Amino acid sequence: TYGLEKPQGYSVSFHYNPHVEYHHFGSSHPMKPWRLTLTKQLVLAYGLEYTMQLYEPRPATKEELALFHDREYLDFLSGVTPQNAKPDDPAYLSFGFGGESNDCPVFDGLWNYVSIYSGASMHAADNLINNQSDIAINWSGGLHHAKKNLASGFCYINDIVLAIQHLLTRHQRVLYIDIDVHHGDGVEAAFESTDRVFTMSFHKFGIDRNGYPFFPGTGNINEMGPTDPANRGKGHSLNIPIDDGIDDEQYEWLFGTITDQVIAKYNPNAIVLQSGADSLGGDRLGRFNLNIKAHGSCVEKVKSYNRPLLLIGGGGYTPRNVARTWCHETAVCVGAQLHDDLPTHIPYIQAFQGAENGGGILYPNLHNTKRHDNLNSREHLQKLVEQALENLRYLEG
Ligand code: ZL4
Ligand code: CA
Ligand code: ZN
Repeated sequence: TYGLEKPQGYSVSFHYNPHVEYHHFGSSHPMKPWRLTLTKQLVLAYGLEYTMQLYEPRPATKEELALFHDREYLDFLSGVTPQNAKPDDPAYLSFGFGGESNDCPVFDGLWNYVSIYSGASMHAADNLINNQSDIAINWSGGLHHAKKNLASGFCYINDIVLAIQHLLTRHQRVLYIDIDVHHGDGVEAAFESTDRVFTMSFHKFGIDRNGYPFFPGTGNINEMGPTDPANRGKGHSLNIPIDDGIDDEQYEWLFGTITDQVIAKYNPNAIVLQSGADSLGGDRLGRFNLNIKAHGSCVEKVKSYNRPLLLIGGGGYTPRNVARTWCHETAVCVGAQLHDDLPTHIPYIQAFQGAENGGGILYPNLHNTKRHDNLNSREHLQKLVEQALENLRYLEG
């Protein structure tokens, strides 16, 4: 094996069905399932497969998906094809398809695709429940915008909700943490009436100069779940709105300070971390300036809490950086350090050469791409943390 040092005593499982790779949202759509091929190639090239249990989970069944989603929605989703789709059908529009957006296209094999990534998240949760692993990884999941009867923002089935529901059969309190650059609105909404799930999301929030809110437009600091005091879910969501260009040091401080307090106050029995890679610098859709190791430090931090951990993917629209990040984070889970030089014999090696400069091939300096000025002042972030800690006082009852 290449680059492995001092494995630690964590049992890690990797849940991956390679058939997910062969699906296409359409040319020029930013969501590219082949980023998972790149990720897998890197993981294998570094020999990380020898440090984990590998599983190839079966696709989820419609029955399993119906544990969260509406039947009518699933019947539509399982039946629709590019050939039979009727873009002016009211059902089509009401389930989140079509319109001018095309965020959620109907493509060949759509039902197969959603069943595969959902099956992997449910299988990963199952492994945690049965104590077969301490950390279970599914990089093909993390589709946090899907609602029970609605496709939204490239997400059709909410595998995270299904996995958390499964964890709740064994664990009293589950903490959901979301570091995708977008707000984890679908997961927050799904658990708004329970105190057994605490959801927190860090994300870009704000209006651009053309007057459009950054997708999905929700997740300001004052949004803490339902406001009705009779609702058990009141106060069980925390949102951290961030502006363009946040850097490594600021993000690590924000994440560490707030998450430590959530752990102390909520004391979860299991944690689900959505590790969307669109919060990296140089992402096609994102606005932050994070480097791979700063992103990975969030995984390291969460691992250090020593609770059963489900680690899932999400966004990430510059495929070579998605692969680098998720390979690095897989290594973090198993306790391995990787050399900055890639093993040279890997297929797709060209994908990792060029474009970025300063730093190595696995860990290029993404901050150098400097696509977004940092609009987050120290004072503003300080206030944000104060407000977040104030929000958490609700948990003291
Ligand atoms: C595209 O080039 O902000 C979809 C989407 C398809 C192909 C050609 C069609 C051209 C960027 C995005 C029409 C594109 C219209 N194609 C895009 C309000 C919007 C309406 C749609 O990481 N237009 C909607 C969703 C976000 C909006 C982000 C993040 C998912 C996740 C978890 C979802 N939607 C404005 C945009 C393209 C496209 C190019 C696009 N869509 C960028 N941002 C959005 O959180 C996985
Ligand atoms: Ca987020
Ligand atoms: Zn995203």
